Amino acid sequence: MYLTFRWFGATDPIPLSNIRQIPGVRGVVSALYDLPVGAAWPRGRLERLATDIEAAGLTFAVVESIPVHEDIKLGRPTRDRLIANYCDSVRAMGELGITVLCYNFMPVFDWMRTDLEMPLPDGSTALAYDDRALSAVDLSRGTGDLPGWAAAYDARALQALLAAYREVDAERLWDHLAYFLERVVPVAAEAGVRMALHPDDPPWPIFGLPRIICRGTDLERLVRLVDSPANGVTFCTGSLGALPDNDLPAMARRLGSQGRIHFAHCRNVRVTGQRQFHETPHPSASGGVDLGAVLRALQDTGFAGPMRPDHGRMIWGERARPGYGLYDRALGAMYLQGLWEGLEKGSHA
Ligand code: DNO
Repeated sequence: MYLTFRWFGATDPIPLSNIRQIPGVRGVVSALYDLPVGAAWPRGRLERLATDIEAAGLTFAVVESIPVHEDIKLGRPTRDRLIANYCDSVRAMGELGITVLCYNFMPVFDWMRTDLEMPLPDGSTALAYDDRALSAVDLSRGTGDLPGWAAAYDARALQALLAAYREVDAERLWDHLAYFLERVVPVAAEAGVRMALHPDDPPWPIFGLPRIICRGTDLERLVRLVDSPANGVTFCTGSLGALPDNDLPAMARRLGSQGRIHFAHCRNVRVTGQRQFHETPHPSASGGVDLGAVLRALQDTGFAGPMRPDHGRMIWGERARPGYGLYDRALGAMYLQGLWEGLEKGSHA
């Protein structure tokens, strides 16, 4: 296991020098955030980012994410050009020795919450999701009613996109994912890059849009789409853990033994009702995810890839990007490596 931390580049209020002081963190997870979705990433830009990270004594370990253009997910004719650009970006990563790419295939929206500041009993706040609150959101006014970070669309562009997706059900979306992977995975394999698809968060359809990477069977289907070690997953315990049916340790064991877990996002959630959950501190006792059992499964299957603490709460008065403050994620990093070390030593006792 290789402990990493997400950093949003030069505009991130958390400096790399702070990340460097979290014991055990060696790698940085980052991306070029200011390029239009669909553009090929210039190698020089990526190299400058890598240089900044290395100057801070850290390594650029993972690109999270190169966003997949909606035309690719919709299967539009423009996708071939966009996929060629995607392949160029993957090659640039490979040339710079950045070996893991986390990406997602969620239509229109990435991760979704309905409350960014749900108070927890200890006085901290956490991100929360409630399907009933989501159904009250009126998208005819664009994305204005959605919590802050969601991709911003004006009302007309959003309606056009939602209309286009009416033709794309879950099976069509699988076809479009296969088309994309059939073209990108061979390039990634050649470039020495491992693709790590992030599961859908939350793991069910929202706003009538299909979401297909939700359960263990979906992850297994994904890795079979293109049977190459370069075609793997980001094992996100918080996303997958929002669905009580998901047996996370069993899923980690199956995919891990196939060598298809290339990145781990670790955090905890508490499911409080039907399609309703909130995030919690990282430790197993704080939520519904048994992180000890997940990490044991990763360890047993020889996981040596990057892992990062995922979303943290806001604690100690910190004001930061939702989910991505310094303090609680740093606590998460300490918890995860303590757990990992304990499991490792325990297994050799
Ligand atoms: C949320 C993140 C996701 C993730 C993308 C990967 O905090 O885990 O936004 O970066 O889904 O493409």
